[in-house]
Amino acid sequence: MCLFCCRHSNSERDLSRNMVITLYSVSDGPPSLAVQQCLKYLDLEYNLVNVDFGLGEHMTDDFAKKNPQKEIPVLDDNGFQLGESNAILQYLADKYPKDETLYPKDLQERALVNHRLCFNLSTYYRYISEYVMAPIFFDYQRTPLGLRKTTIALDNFNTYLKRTRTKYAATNNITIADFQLVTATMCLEAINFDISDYTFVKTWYANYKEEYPELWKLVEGGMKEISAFEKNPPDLSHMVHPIHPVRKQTKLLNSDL
Ligand SMILES: N[C@@H](CCC(=O)N[C@@H](CS)C(=O)NCC(=O)O)C(=O)O
Repeated sequence: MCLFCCRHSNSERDLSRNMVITLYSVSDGPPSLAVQQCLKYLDLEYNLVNVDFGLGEHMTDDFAKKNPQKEIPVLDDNGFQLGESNAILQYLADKYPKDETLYPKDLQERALVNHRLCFNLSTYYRYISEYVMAPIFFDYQRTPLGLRKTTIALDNFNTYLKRTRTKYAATNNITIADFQLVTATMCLEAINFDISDYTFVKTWYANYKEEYPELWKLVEGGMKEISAFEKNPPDLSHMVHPIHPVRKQTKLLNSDL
């Protein structure tokens, strides 16, 4: 890139920095925590709006104006609203680049990053969240099939890391894909799921924590919340959810105490 372009893009970045970024986020939501890590990595200032999942704040008509899917996170960059955490990560890394490694321009490296993001959405986080998260919040059980899907996803990720022999999920540097894969993996840690059979995943995860302690701190906060909910599931019996069966918790009567 020519010097002019560099200066141009830097000043563009500085100008953009004066604009207001707001992230609607849920404190223990892996996709939200992936975006929070990205904002931190990029040193971007932003307003954090904590959406209360338990109160169903994301299911209101008002929230549907921001995201018709009624899902968190949502980014608002000076009026430009975007849902789907992968799209948010790609947008932030492209719009506010800090280096050339977080979301590489090289086509094949970028393709691998995009692949890992798709893999996380279609398989890795999907199966982990079905197995770990859904039974915590809703009326689902952990089943042998759910466990099998989770171990298949772990095995797939392990194979990718084994093939590339890279320090991070797609390249030897941290990329936006790692933000997602780390938050998905922390769900397993939250329920003390043993990943030691997946040696490449285990090494990648440990290395991430060591090399990016500030990013890990964000993820760890969510993990601790999930871990507490695992032991003491939240009472969402008041919620009318369009998809998930809500657990009917019978209120303890005084006579039961
Ligand atoms: N594909 C979406 C998924 C986001 C997602 O699942 N968010 C959860 C919170 S962690 C949510 O909003 N769920 C809505 C609900 O279950 O009512 C993304 O990556 O942004």
